[in-house]
Amino acid sequence: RPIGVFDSGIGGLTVVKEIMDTLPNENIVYFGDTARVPYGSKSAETVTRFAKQNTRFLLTKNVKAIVVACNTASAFSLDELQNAFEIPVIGVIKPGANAAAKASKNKRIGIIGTEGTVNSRAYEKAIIKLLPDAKIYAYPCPLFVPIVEEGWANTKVSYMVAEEYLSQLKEKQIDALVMGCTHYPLLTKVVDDVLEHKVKLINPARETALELKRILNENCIENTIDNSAEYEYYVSDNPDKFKRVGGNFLEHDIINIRKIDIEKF
Ligand code: DGN
Repeated sequence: RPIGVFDSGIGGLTVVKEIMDTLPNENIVYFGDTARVPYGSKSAETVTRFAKQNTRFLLTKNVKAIVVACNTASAFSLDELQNAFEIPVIGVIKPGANAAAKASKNKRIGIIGTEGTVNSRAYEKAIIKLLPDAKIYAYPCPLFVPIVEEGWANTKVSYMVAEEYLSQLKEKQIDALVMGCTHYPLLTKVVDDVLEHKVKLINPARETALELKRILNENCIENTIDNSAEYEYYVSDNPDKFKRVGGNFLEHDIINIRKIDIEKF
């Protein structure tokens, strides 16, 4: 049985890439909600309705676990999904928060993400549970998403925008920063340069893949037999852009992609 992964669009492929590296024998079914992206600026209620539909679609593919590969949907909807569905549902927030709490020595931690993720304070709450006296500084960086989707991750534009967004954060003496949006791992070099290589950058996608491995193992549903894994991709709108831009996220070509009507689920 495959692993089901969903995101508001293309960004969750950064999580898929880490799952492919960490669990190379697992089949993956990915759903990118390209018709309804972005989630980052929508209400919790709307995002949760979408997240439930996405999960119901993935269940028709007989998945054995769901990864909510979207920071906004993890922040808003994870608890409801875990209550509503019987298979393991894993989000990106807790694994990212755990890694940040472990990485920080001075307990001054930064978070960047969409407006939805930052306003939900989900990372903050998860970190404070582990480090009650931590100082958390969270900033939304919404323009990073279209910049990455445009393929401009390592251009002058991304440096200019990052300088602007991170200028206040630079004064906070943080020693760890959560890259709390699916698109941001593609901006790792830019953020690292702008922060003058002084801050540990936490990639929740990587941490989530490790958590998934742990949970599959714990439930005795990890596939350890080498069976050359298969990957299927579904989107809710035109697959062309997903195919073109998604290659940058996955670092290999996307084949096997179909459009579905998500409102039916
Ligand atoms: N996937 C979203 C996230 O990680 O928050 C970013 C894209 C969006 O919906 N704005």
